[in-house]
Amino acid sequence: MAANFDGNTALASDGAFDLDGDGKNDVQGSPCVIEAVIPGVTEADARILSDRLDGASLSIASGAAANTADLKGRVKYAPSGGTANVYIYLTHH
Ligand SMILES: [Ca+2]
Ligand SMILES: [Ca+2]
Repeated sequence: MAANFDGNTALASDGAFDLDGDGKNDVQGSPCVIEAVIPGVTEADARILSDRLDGASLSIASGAAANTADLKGRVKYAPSGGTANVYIYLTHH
């Protein structure tokens, strides 16, 4: 996937990742970002995946409203209508 050269915020659909959860893109300026994209994941499964890979601090709190986007950590997604395309950071250079 193309890297994000200008955005300072991790968006759900591009190659930006906020790996440490401070709200800013941590792969900004990288010429290559490798990510896995899983389309059409249920919101519940996306939350579980983020919990497992990112931990609670980089995931949506249990009990949060439906369609709450998780743009922190290695697993990010922005659910709509109960499903989301999940983007999983693998590496960058
Ligand atoms: Ca960051
Ligand atoms: Ca996450």
